Amino acid sequence: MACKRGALIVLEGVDKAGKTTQCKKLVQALQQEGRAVEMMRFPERTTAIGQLISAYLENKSDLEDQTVHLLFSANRWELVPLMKKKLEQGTTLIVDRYAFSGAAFTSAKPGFSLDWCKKPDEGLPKPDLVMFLQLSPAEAALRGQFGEERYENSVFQKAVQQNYEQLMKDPSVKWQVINASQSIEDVHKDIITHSLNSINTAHNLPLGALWK
Ligand code: Z5A
Repeated sequence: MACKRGALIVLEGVDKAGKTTQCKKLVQALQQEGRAVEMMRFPERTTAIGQLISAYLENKSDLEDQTVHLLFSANRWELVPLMKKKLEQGTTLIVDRYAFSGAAFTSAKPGFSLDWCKKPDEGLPKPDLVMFLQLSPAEAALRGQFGEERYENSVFQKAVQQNYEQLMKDPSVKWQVINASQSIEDVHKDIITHSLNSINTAHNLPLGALWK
Protein backbone atom coordinates (compact mmCIF):
# COMPACT_ATOMS: atom_id res chain seq x y z
CA MET A 1 0.00 0.00 0.00
CA ALA A 2 1.29 3.49 -0.85
CA CYS A 3 2.44 5.54 2.14
CA LYS A 4 0.00 8.18 3.35
CA ARG A 5 1.34 11.67 2.74
CA GLY A 6 2.25 14.08 5.51
CA ALA A 7 0.39 17.34 6.09
CA LEU A 8 1.78 20.77 5.27
CA ILE A 9 0.91 23.00 8.22
CA VAL A 10 1.90 26.68 8.35
CA LEU A 11 1.94 29.15 11.23
CA GLU A 12 1.61 32.81 10.32
CA GLY A 13 1.11 36.02 12.28
CA VAL A 14 2.60 39.40 13.06
CA ASP A 15 5.86 39.87 14.94
CA LYS A 16 6.06 38.22 18.36
CA ALA A 17 2.76 36.39 17.95
CA GLY A 18 4.55 33.23 19.14
CA LYS A 19 5.00 31.38 15.83
CA THR A 20 8.45 29.95 16.56
CA THR A 21 7.51 29.02 20.14
CA GLN A 22 4.40 27.19 18.92
CA CYS A 23 6.06 25.48 15.94
CA LYS A 24 8.66 23.98 18.26
CA LYS A 25 6.06 22.84 20.82
CA LEU A 26 3.89 21.33 18.11
CA VAL A 27 6.76 19.38 16.57
CA GLN A 28 7.79 18.10 20.00
CA ALA A 29 4.24 17.03 20.91
CA LEU A 30 3.68 15.24 17.59
CA GLN A 31 7.06 13.50 17.81
CA GLN A 32 6.19 12.31 21.32
CA GLU A 33 3.12 10.66 19.81
CA GLY A 34 5.47 8.81 17.45
CA ARG A 35 4.50 10.77 14.34
CA ALA A 36 6.93 11.62 11.54
CA VAL A 37 7.17 15.42 11.70
CA GLU A 38 9.77 18.09 10.97
CA MET A 39 9.95 21.86 11.35
CA MET A 40 10.91 24.27 8.58
CA ARG A 41 11.06 28.06 8.61
CA PHE A 42 11.10 30.84 6.07
CA PRO A 43 13.25 32.66 5.46
CA GLU A 44 15.59 29.65 5.59
CA ARG A 45 18.71 31.71 6.20
CA THR A 46 21.28 28.91 5.73
CA THR A 47 21.12 28.69 1.92
CA ALA A 48 22.97 31.07 -0.43
CA ILE A 49 19.69 32.88 -1.16
CA GLY A 50 18.81 32.86 2.55
CA GLN A 51 22.10 34.55 3.38
CA LEU A 52 21.31 37.41 0.98
CA ILE A 53 17.92 37.81 2.68
CA SER A 54 19.45 37.67 6.14
CA ALA A 55 22.00 40.38 5.33
CA TYR A 56 19.15 42.56 4.02
CA LEU A 57 17.00 42.01 7.13
CA GLU A 58 19.95 42.82 9.35
CA ASN A 59 20.49 46.09 7.44
CA LYS A 60 23.91 44.90 6.28
CA SER A 61 22.93 45.27 2.62
CA ASP A 62 20.44 47.21 0.54
CA LEU A 63 18.32 45.67 -2.18
CA GLU A 64 15.47 46.90 -4.34
CA ASP A 65 12.13 45.94 -2.77
CA GLN A 66 11.30 43.90 -5.87
CA THR A 67 14.61 42.04 -5.62
CA VAL A 68 14.18 41.05 -2.01
CA HIS A 69 10.57 40.01 -2.60
CA LEU A 70 11.69 37.65 -5.36
CA LEU A 71 14.53 36.34 -3.20
CA PHE A 72 12.06 35.45 -0.41
CA SER A 73 10.00 33.57 -2.99
CA ALA A 74 13.08 31.88 -4.52
CA ASN A 75 14.06 30.78 -1.01
CA ARG A 76 10.76 28.88 -0.81
CA TRP A 77 11.00 27.47 -4.33
CA GLU A 78 14.52 26.14 -3.74
CA LEU A 79 13.14 24.01 -0.88
CA VAL A 80 10.11 22.69 -2.79
CA PRO A 81 11.79 19.44 -3.98
CA LEU A 82 12.76 18.63 -0.38
CA MET A 83 9.31 19.55 0.94
CA LYS A 84 7.55 17.38 -1.64
CA LYS A 85 9.86 14.45 -0.96
CA LYS A 86 9.24 14.63 2.79
CA LEU A 87 5.47 15.00 2.41
CA GLU A 88 5.33 12.05 -0.01
CA GLN A 89 7.34 9.97 2.45
CA GLY A 90 4.66 10.63 5.07
CA THR A 91 6.44 13.33 7.08
CA THR A 92 4.28 16.20 8.29
CA LEU A 93 5.95 19.61 7.92
CA ILE A 94 5.34 22.39 10.44
CA VAL A 95 6.39 25.63 8.76
CA ASP A 96 7.20 28.92 10.52
CA ARG A 97 6.06 31.58 7.96
CA TYR A 98 5.41 30.90 4.25
CA ALA A 99 4.19 32.73 1.15
CA PHE A 100 1.59 34.64 3.19
CA SER A 101 4.39 36.49 5.00
CA GLY A 102 5.89 37.27 1.60
CA ALA A 103 2.68 38.83 0.32
CA ALA A 104 1.69 40.55 3.58
CA PHE A 105 5.09 42.16 4.18
CA THR A 106 5.97 43.38 0.68
CA SER A 107 2.47 44.71 0.02
CA ALA A 108 2.83 46.83 3.19
CA LYS A 109 5.46 48.81 1.25
CA PRO A 110 4.29 51.78 -0.85
CA GLY A 111 3.39 50.96 -4.45
CA PHE A 112 3.00 47.18 -4.12
CA SER A 113 -0.33 45.45 -4.76
CA LEU A 114 -1.24 42.23 -3.03
CA ASP A 115 -1.82 40.60 -6.43
CA TRP A 116 1.69 41.43 -7.67
CA CYS A 117 3.16 40.17 -4.41
CA LYS A 118 1.35 36.81 -4.60
CA LYS A 119 2.41 36.02 -8.20
CA PRO A 120 5.91 34.54 -7.66
CA ASP A 121 4.55 32.09 -5.08
CA GLU A 122 1.70 30.81 -7.25
CA GLY A 123 1.96 27.03 -7.54
CA LEU A 124 3.97 26.38 -4.37
CA PRO A 125 2.81 23.35 -2.38
CA LYS A 126 -0.48 24.46 -0.86
CA PRO A 127 -0.70 24.18 2.92
CA ASP A 128 -3.39 21.87 4.28
CA LEU A 129 -3.83 24.35 7.12
CA VAL A 130 -2.63 27.88 7.85
CA MET A 131 -2.99 28.95 11.46
CA PHE A 132 -2.94 32.71 11.95
CA LEU A 133 -1.78 33.66 15.43
CA GLN A 134 -3.86 36.73 16.19
CA LEU A 135 -2.30 39.23 18.60
CA SER A 136 -3.01 42.95 18.99
CA PRO A 137 -0.11 45.42 18.62
CA ALA A 138 -0.53 46.39 22.31
CA GLU A 139 -0.16 42.78 23.44
CA ALA A 140 2.80 42.24 21.10
CA ALA A 141 4.49 45.28 22.66
CA LEU A 142 4.22 43.63 26.10
CA ARG A 143 6.37 40.77 24.79
CA GLY A 144 9.38 43.07 24.47
CA GLN A 145 10.83 45.78 22.30
CA PHE A 146 10.98 45.40 18.55
CA GLY A 147 14.40 44.13 17.45
CA GLU A 148 16.94 45.74 15.18
CA GLU A 149 15.85 44.12 11.92
CA ARG A 150 13.96 45.76 9.09
CA TYR A 151 10.16 45.80 9.35
CA GLU A 152 10.29 45.70 13.16
CA ASN A 153 8.25 48.83 13.88
CA SER A 154 4.60 49.25 14.85
CA VAL A 155 3.40 51.31 11.84
CA PHE A 156 4.70 48.74 9.38
CA GLN A 157 3.35 45.83 11.45
CA LYS A 158 -0.16 47.39 11.41
CA ALA A 159 -0.10 47.50 7.62
CA VAL A 160 1.10 43.89 7.58
CA GLN A 161 -1.82 42.86 9.81
CA GLN A 162 -4.29 44.48 7.39
CA ASN A 163 -2.74 42.61 4.49
CA TYR A 164 -3.06 39.31 6.35
CA GLU A 165 -6.76 40.14 6.86
CA GLN A 166 -7.11 40.52 3.09
CA LEU A 167 -5.32 37.21 2.47
CA MET A 168 -7.58 35.43 4.97
CA LYS A 169 -10.64 36.31 2.87
CA ASP A 170 -9.45 33.84 0.23
CA PRO A 171 -11.53 30.66 0.64
CA SER A 172 -9.11 28.60 -1.48
CA VAL A 173 -6.77 28.48 1.53
CA LYS A 174 -7.78 26.76 4.79
CA TRP A 175 -7.19 29.45 7.43
CA GLN A 176 -7.70 29.03 11.14
CA VAL A 177 -7.41 32.05 13.42
CA ILE A 178 -5.84 31.25 16.80
CA ASN A 179 -6.14 33.54 19.81
CA ALA A 180 -2.44 34.08 20.47
CA SER A 181 -3.01 36.23 23.57
CA GLN A 182 -3.69 33.13 25.67
CA SER A 183 -0.94 31.42 27.68
CA ILE A 184 1.65 29.45 25.70
CA GLU A 185 0.03 26.18 26.88
CA ASP A 186 -3.51 27.22 25.92
CA VAL A 187 -2.40 28.37 22.47
CA HIS A 188 -0.62 25.04 22.08
CA LYS A 189 -3.81 23.11 22.98
CA ASP A 190 -5.75 24.92 20.22
CA ILE A 191 -2.96 24.40 17.72
CA ILE A 192 -2.55 20.69 18.37
CA THR A 193 -6.29 20.03 17.98
CA HIS A 194 -6.43 21.74 14.59
CA SER A 195 -3.17 20.11 13.50
CA LEU A 196 -4.33 16.57 14.29
CA ASN A 197 -7.53 17.13 12.30
CA SER A 198 -5.49 18.44 9.40
CA ILE A 199 -3.01 15.54 9.49
CA ASN A 200 -5.86 13.01 9.40
CA THR A 201 -7.58 14.77 6.50
CA ALA A 202 -4.40 15.32 4.46
CA HIS A 203 -3.64 11.57 4.41
CA ASN A 204 -6.39 11.05 1.85
CA LEU A 205 -5.97 14.19 -0.28
CA PRO A 206 -3.53 15.10 -3.05
CA LEU A 207 -1.17 18.00 -2.34
CA GLY A 208 -2.62 21.17 -3.85
CA ALA A 209 -1.02 24.14 -5.63
CA LEU A 210 -1.17 27.50 -3.85
CA TRP A 211 -3.20 30.35 -5.38
CA LYS A 212 -3.87 28.38 -8.60
N1 Z5A B 1 9.48 38.11 5.76
C1 Z5A B 1 9.19 38.75 4.55
O1 Z5A B 1 9.25 39.97 4.45
N2 Z5A B 1 8.87 38.00 3.46
C2 Z5A B 1 8.80 36.64 3.52
O2 Z5A B 1 8.51 35.99 2.49
C3 Z5A B 1 9.07 36.00 4.79
C4 Z5A B 1 9.41 36.77 5.87
C5 Z5A B 1 9.00 34.50 4.89
C6 Z5A B 1 12.05 37.67 9.51
O3 Z5A B 1 11.17 36.60 9.81
C7 Z5A B 1 11.35 38.75 8.76
O4 Z5A B 1 11.16 38.37 7.40
C8 Z5A B 1 9.99 39.04 9.32
C9 Z5A B 1 9.03 38.83 8.14
C10 Z5A B 1 9.90 38.91 6.93
N3 Z5A B 1 10.02 40.44 9.67
N4 Z5A B 1 9.47 40.95 10.62
N5 Z5A B 1 9.04 41.58 11.40
P1 Z5A B 1 11.39 35.73 11.11
O5 Z5A B 1 10.48 34.59 11.06
O6 Z5A B 1 12.86 35.48 11.23
O7 Z5A B 1 10.81 36.68 12.23
P2 Z5A B 1 11.20 36.72 13.69
O8 Z5A B 1 11.44 38.17 13.89
O9 Z5A B 1 12.29 35.78 14.06
O10 Z5A B 1 9.97 36.10 14.46
P3 Z5A B 1 8.84 36.93 15.16
O11 Z5A B 1 7.75 37.06 14.16
O12 Z5A B 1 9.35 38.18 15.75
O13 Z5A B 1 8.41 36.12 16.42
P4 Z5A B 1 7.44 34.85 16.61
O14 Z5A B 1 8.12 33.68 16.05
O15 Z5A B 1 6.06 35.12 16.22
O16 Z5A B 1 7.40 34.77 18.19
P5 Z5A B 1 8.34 33.90 19.23
O17 Z5A B 1 9.78 34.11 18.85
O18 Z5A B 1 7.81 32.55 19.35
O19 Z5A B 1 7.99 34.67 20.56
C11 Z5A B 1 8.33 36.04 20.76
C12 Z5A B 1 8.42 36.32 22.31
O20 Z5A B 1 7.12 36.19 22.88
C13 Z5A B 1 9.32 35.33 23.05
O21 Z5A B 1 9.95 36.00 24.10
C14 Z5A B 1 8.31 34.30 23.60
O22 Z5A B 1 8.78 33.65 24.76
C15 Z5A B 1 7.13 35.19 23.90
N6 Z5A B 1 5.83 34.47 23.79
C16 Z5A B 1 5.45 33.59 22.82
N7 Z5A B 1 4.19 33.16 23.04
C17 Z5A B 1 3.76 33.79 24.16
C18 Z5A B 1 2.51 33.76 24.89
N8 Z5A B 1 1.47 33.01 24.50
N9 Z5A B 1 2.41 34.54 25.98
C19 Z5A B 1 3.46 35.32 26.38
N10 Z5A B 1 4.64 35.39 25.75
C20 Z5A B 1 4.80 34.63 24.64
